[in-house]
Amino acid sequence: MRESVIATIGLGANLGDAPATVRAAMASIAALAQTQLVLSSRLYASAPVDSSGPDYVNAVVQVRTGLSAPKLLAELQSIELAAGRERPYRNAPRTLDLDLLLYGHAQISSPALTVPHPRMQQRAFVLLPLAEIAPALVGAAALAAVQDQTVRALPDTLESDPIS
Ligand code: PH2
Ligand code: MG
Ligand code: MG
Repeated sequence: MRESVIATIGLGANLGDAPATVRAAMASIAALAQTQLVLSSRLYASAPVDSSGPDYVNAVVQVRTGLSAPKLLAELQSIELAAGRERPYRNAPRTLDLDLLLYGHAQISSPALTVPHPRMQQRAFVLLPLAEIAPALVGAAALAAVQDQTVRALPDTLESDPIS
């Protein structure tokens, strides 16, 4: 990998087996070419914000990647599609949503991509998992501004435990 960047990705799902889909998406992200998973948050449950349907499962990961931002975005969209993502209308409930939140210190404003993600500072379901893995990126004022939004960490699964 010649030049690489730390990219921060938000994961969300509220249809189907959302925890399993989010965990599988983390594995798919980790398996991308020129990309290594650096940190992943726990899974969090949150009520839909400007959306509908069941509670969401959200998480945030950081990767080190040699992929360009547009290429990384295209790869994330492929993972969404493979998880059965449909886009019937804006903010519709979804099997999987992968948002490129940050790409190093880049500021990107193209028709396809805006980075930093324009709504991340208003969303507790992004800021709480992000604060877990990268506290320096989340200011106290930003957290205070979203404290009315309920977000709770899910217990870690015990899938590796022997059956008793
Ligand atoms: N994503 C949205 C809209 N609303 N609400 C929650 N709780 N979690 C999300 O991931 C989410 C949302 C649009 O992408
Ligand atoms: Mg989103
Ligand atoms: Mg999205």
